This record gives sequence, structure tokens and C-alpha cells, in this order.
Amino acid sequence: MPLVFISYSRDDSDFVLRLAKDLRDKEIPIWLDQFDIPPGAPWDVTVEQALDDATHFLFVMTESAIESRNVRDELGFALDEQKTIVPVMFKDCRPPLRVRRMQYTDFRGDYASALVQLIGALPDPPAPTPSEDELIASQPVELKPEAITAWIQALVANPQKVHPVDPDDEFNAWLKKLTAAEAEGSRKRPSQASVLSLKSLSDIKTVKIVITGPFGSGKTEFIRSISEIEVVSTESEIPKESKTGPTVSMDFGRITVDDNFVLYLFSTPGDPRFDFMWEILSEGMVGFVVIVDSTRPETFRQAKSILNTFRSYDNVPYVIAANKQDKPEAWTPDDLRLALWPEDDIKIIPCIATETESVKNVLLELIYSILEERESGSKLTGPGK
Ligand SMILES: Nc1nc2c(ncn2[C@@H]2O[C@H](COP(=O)(O)OP(=O)(O)OP(=O)(O)O)[C@@H](O)[C@H]2O)c(=O)[nH]1
Ligand SMILES: [Mg+2]
Repeated sequence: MPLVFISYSRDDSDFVLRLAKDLRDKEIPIWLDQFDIPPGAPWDVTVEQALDDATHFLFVMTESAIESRNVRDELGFALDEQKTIVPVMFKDCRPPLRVRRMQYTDFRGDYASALVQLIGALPDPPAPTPSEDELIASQPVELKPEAITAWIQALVANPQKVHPVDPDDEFNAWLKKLTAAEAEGSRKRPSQASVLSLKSLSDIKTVKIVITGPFGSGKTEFIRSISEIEVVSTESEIPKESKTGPTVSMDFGRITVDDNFVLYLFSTPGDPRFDFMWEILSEGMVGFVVIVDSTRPETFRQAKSILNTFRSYDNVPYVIAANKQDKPEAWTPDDLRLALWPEDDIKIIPCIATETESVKNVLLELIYSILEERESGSKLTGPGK
């Protein structure tokens, strides 16, 4: 990070304060003792630290500055540390020997034109950090990991900003039914406590479910089939010979249960090069789905490893979706259990990610698992226990 340390004599304070203010108005990253030493902070230590951090040394040359012990010490340090020295001549003086050959900006004449010249010699203001709103609006299509990480962080923190919730959206009446405890008799009927507990999930800022699984297992398809908003996806193609750097893929979808209960679905990038994002995505999740391509046994080992990684982030409920069950070569859920050996109580649910009903069923099973765990958790910690 560029930083311009201003070294001067107190005798020239009026000029230096004006200059510093003008530079700061132009967003030049300056450091001036009079602005930047917090009250009570030790003066010498703070100055030393700033000098150490500085990339540029703005030296306000006047006779009294050259005679000042402090200024000489600062200049000596800056020269030894090979900071970029930017001399400014404010009053007639004979510059110190080590600075004499350097170009300086002359402030003895017209202030405004000297200021323009000086700004040209100083580092550019830092690029503005985009706000979360701007980040979200500038949805990346093909971006470097750092940029996409910032975008995902903004999105994870503010999913509701992507699309405001429309309470009249009837798309997911099925989940509304669940909250009203109207599940059919064939399915375990959620107790009143479960329903309350489901409602209480909405106190959590982001009711987030993560959809994970190996590359190409069907994560995007899964979210597309269920999301009421157009899925926000990033580039999904990894170029074979990437010249622009790697691309990455993740998706974001939403399901409105009712006015104050909204589920957000996030998929994880399938490419292991982007597993550094997994932890960000998993922050605050209430549960996760591991999608396995049941037709590709060569990916089962990776599925198991992804599963273990997500469990290590947060011990939240999860289910396994045995995807692509419409294909004849698909392994059955029972066979997958032998291959993946999850704990006995983990559900492996047959899934066809291209079919909305099938995806709903997987999510519903996950929600049941979340409810069951919440219910047993609240019993354990409830009164009398
Ligand atoms: N027949 C069938 N095809 C499916 C099913 N689910 C996904 N696919 C297809 O499988 C391919 C990969 O699915 P995606 O949803 O892109 O997989 P992904 O997990 O998002 O992949 P990455 O993001 O690249 O890791 C696509 O061509 C999908 O259309 C399914 O249940 N049945
Ligand atoms: Mg995908």
C-alpha cells in the first residue's frame, strides 16, 4: 500500500497543513503527524512506524527543516531504506548533499501549478473499494479468485440484496405447507415444536443451505430446478489452456417460504482449485447437501472427501443426493451407501436434479434432518436436563 510520509519543520506548519489537506482532498495517501497521531499515542514510536510503512518521503525543504534534528533523522532513515524521496522547495535553502541532485517541486512561486506537478510525482490514490451493493451488481462472469472471493463474501453477507423478497410469490407453496404442519400422513408429521423451530431459523440472518459435490455432479442443475429467482451463476467453463487465469463456478438461488423465512441455496465450485472458497460459503449454513453423480464411481472418493471437509467446518445436518437416477447405469442409494459409508443416520436420497419435485424432496429431507436435530438439541438443553 503506498503511503507518503510528510517530513517538515514545525516552523512551516501553516504551509504543510494546507499542502497536506489539498493532497488528502485528492485522496493521495499521506501521513502527517498532526493529523495521524491519535491522542495519547507515543509520538516517537508512531512516527517511526509511519516512516517504516511509508513508500514515499515528502521532504518539505526550508532552512529550518534542514537544521531540524528530527527532519535530518527522518531523511537519513528514508534514504537508507530506499524510500522514494519527493523533495519540495518551499523557502530558499541549500538542500542537504544527498538530496541536492534530486528533482524537486518548487512551491516558491505559483502554489496551484506546483501542487499539480507534485501530485504527478506521488502515488495514485488507491482504487475505491466497491461497496457491497456495487459488488453484487457487478456479478462476475469470469474473474480472478480474489475478485470472486470478495463478491461471494458480499453475497453471502447480503443475499437478500440480490433480489428483494416478494411475499406474494407462490412458487414454493409446498414449503409453506410444511411450516403449517400440513405434511401428508405418509411423511413424518412435524411436531408443533419443529414448526416453531423451523420458524426460529429465520432469526438467523442468512438461512443458508450449501449444495456441494464433485465437479459435474449436478449442483447447478439442482439449484436451477428449485430456485424462484433466476440462478445467479458465475462462469462454469474452465478453459483448457487458460491465459486469463482460472475461472470459477458457483450458483446462488432462493426459495421463499413465507414473508420472514427465506432459504438461500449456494453451490460450491466443483473445481478443487477453488476449495479455498468452500469455507467462506459454508459460514453460517444450517445444513448441506452432498450431490453425487451416481453414474460416475470414479468421483465417489472425492465426494467422500468433500463431505468430510464440510463436516469439519460445521457439524450441521446434511443429506446425500444420489443424483442422475434417471440414467440406467446409476448406482442405487443402497450401493452408494456401501461406497460412501456415511454414518447410519445419514439419508441418501435418490435424486434427478433436472426434476423440480425430486429436488424438493431432497431439500425437504434435509429440512427434516435439521428439525430433528434442533428438536433433540433443544430437548437436551431444555429445562430439567
Ligand atoms: N440425466 C441427468 N443429467 C443431469 C442430472 N443432473 C445434472 N445433469 C447434467 O449433468 C451435467 C452437469 O451438471 P451441473 O449441474 O452443471 O453440474 P455441477 O455440479 O454444477 O458442475 P460444476 O459446477 O462444473 O462442478 C449437466 O449437463 C446437467 O444437465 C440428472 O439428474 N440427470
Ligand atoms: Mg455448476
